Amino acid sequence: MSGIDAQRFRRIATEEAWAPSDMIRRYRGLISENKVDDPGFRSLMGYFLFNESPVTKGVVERLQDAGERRIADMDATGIAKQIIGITSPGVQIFDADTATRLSVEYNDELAEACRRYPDRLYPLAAIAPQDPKHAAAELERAVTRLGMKGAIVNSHTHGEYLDDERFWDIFAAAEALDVPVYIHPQTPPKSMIAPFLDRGLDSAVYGFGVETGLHMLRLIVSGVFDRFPKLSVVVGHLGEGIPFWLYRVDFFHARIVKTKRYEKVKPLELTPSEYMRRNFHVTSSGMPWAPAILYVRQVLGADRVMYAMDYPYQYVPEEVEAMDALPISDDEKVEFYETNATRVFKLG
Ligand code: 1DF
Ligand code: MN
Repeated sequence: MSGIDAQRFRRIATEEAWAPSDMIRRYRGLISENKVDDPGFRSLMGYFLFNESPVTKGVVERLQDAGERRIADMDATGIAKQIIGITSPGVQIFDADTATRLSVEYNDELAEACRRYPDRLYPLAAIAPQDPKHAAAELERAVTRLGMKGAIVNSHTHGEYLDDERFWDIFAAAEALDVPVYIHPQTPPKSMIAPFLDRGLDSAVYGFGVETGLHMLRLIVSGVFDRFPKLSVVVGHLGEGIPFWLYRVDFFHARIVKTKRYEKVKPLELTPSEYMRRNFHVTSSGMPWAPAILYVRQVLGADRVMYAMDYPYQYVPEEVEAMDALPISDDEKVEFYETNATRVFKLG
C-alpha cells in the first residue's frame, strides 16, 4: 500500500478515461479489418487492443469499468471524485451517422453508471462533431437530462479542427448551457503524423501534446473567443505546452496582425495569453511534476490549474504522493485538488 493519506484532501481527478465495451469491440473490428484510413488510430488502438503485455491489458480492462473496480482504485489512491470522459478518439473515428448514434448510446450508458456513485463519478458528454447540430443538441440533452458536466472532444475529427465555423453550434451550446468543453488529445491526423510515427513519437509521449496545443492556438487566433467570450475550455497536460510559449505567441501574433502578413489572421480583442487566462483551465494530467505545475500556476493563475490523474493510463499511486508534497500551502492544495474543479465543473 502507498503512503497516501486518503483523508487529508478531497482529491478530484479531472481527466479520467472510460471506454464502452461496444466501442472497444468496434475499434478491434476497424483495425483487424483494416477499415480506417488513419495511421494515428492504428498506432494507438492497434497497440492498446492487440498488445500482449499485462500493462496494456490492465489499462484496457480498467477503461471499461465505470463501477466497483474503478471505485476501488480510487479508494486505493485517495481519489474522492473522477470527472470521466470517453477515451480518445471516442466516437470521432466513426462516420457521421455512426458517431452521432453512438454518442447518444454511450452517454446514456455512462450516465447510468455514474448515477450509482453520485458523489464519486461525474460524466462528460461524448459528442460527434461530424454533425455539429446534432452534437450541440446532444450536449444539451446530456447536460439537462442526464446531468452531465460538460463535453469532451478528443481534438481533431478526421483532420478537422473546431475553429472552423461549421462547428460553432457546439460552442454556442456550451456557452449557453454554461458548461466547459474539455479538449483532450488524440494522435496527429494523417496530414501531419509521418515524422512523429517513424520515431514512435505520435502518442502521449509527445504527438498528443503537439496536436492539441495546435488545436488550442487555432481556436485562439480564429477569434472563437471574441464570438463566445464566456466559453470555457479545459485542456490537460498542463496546457499542452502552450503556457511555455505564450510570450513568443503574443509577440509574433501581434506582429503578424500589425503587418497584415496573412489575410486570414484578423485582429483580436485580446492577446493570445489573455484568452488563455480568461477562457481556459488546465489540468495536471500526465504531468505530476512540481516545477511545471508551479510555472503554470504562476503564468495562468492558481485558480486555473486543477488536478488530474489520467486514470487508467497513468494510474501511479506515487504520483499522488508527489502532488501531496507540492511546495504550496494546504489551502492552495485544496484549491488545486478540489475547489477549482468544483467551480469549473459545477459539482455542487
Ligand atoms: C494514452 C495517454 C492514451 C492518454 C490516452 O487515450 C490518453 C497513452 C487513448 O498512454 O497512450 O488519454 N493521456 O491522456 O495521457
Ligand atoms: Mn487523457
